[in-house]
Amino acid sequence: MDFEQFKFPRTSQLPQKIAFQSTSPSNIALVKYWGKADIQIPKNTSISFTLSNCYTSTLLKLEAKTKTEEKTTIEVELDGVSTPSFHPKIEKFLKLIETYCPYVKHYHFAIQTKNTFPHSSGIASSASGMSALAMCIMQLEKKIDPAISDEFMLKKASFLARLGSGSASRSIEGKLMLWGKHEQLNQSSDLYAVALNKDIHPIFQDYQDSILLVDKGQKKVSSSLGHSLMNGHPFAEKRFEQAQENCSELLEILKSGNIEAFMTLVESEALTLHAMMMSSLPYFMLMTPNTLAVLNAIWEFRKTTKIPVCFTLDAGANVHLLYPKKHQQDVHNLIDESLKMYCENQQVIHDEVGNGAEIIQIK
Ligand code: 2P0
Repeated sequence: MDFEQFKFPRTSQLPQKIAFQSTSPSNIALVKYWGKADIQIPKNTSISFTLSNCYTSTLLKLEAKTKTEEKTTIEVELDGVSTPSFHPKIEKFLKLIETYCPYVKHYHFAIQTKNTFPHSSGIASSASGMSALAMCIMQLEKKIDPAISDEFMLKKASFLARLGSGSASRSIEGKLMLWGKHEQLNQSSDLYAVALNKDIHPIFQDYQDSILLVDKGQKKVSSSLGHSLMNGHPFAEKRFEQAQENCSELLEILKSGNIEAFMTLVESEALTLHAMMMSSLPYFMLMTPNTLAVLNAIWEFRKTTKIPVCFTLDAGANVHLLYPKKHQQDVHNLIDESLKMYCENQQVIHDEVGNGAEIIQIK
């Protein structure tokens, strides 16, 4: 694998005090990433929709260390409140990216971050958070070396985001992202995600995702534990093969706009992810009775109305409803009348596919 292209040799002429800001969205996998090798190398290819309304906004303030200072200080504020519990993850991330971004060693870090979605809502804030931070760091790299291209900036931002959290690699661009080497796509890589922007059927260009917050509690299974349960899992190898085949099939569906095939594949992927967790040791059940009630209601609604709404799941109890924009009103009515009641505080977040991270110019 070509790690060399991401190394940045120069650490001279560093700005003394500087700040950068970025926003970056969460994403929802259609073909799931579940299982990885060191360091953050996925066991299979995954494909996701980048979201739009659920995003993190991060302001990174950097101050150069003096010559005698060894230790890096890190301050993190979430919604204006100091959050030292984030420090270990940031420290680990900075250590991991040092080989590729040696300039980070020369700075103290103050990070101010906020999410548009409620904290501990079960929406992956690591994807949006780590990708927003990676975009801030790439703005610093561009400041040090203005010659780097925008294309390289996005590629390396995805590479760095991956080291923070695997799924974060898929949040840098939109609207559909593929991460992990896939034989059908020459430019695909285990090291970063690539945008699937060629030959995407118009129906997927404004696809909707309404997130039903069935259970907003803390995650029962951390991502790192979840991924590690795939090591030695009796069905792991078959699952990794299946994911590669599902990516091939989804690439075709994304071109053809075959919604029936889309719904079958996406629901099967979600249930397979949960089946893998139910059949690992230790085993976990992450769906709740309300999750199952929602899934049954969606199937019933689809059968009686023929409206093509399907679901996907993350590693938790919440349900993502995916549907074409032209059915927005019908699906919103379904949610209000029959599904909201299964959500904590009746909470639903309406989102849609989006374009990825953005740089915010600081005035
Ligand atoms: C995904 N998930 O493809 C899958 C489906 C959750 C279910 O990627 O350990 O937070 O940081 O690389 O990216 C969640 O795992 O894991 C995840 P790390 P990450 O979106």
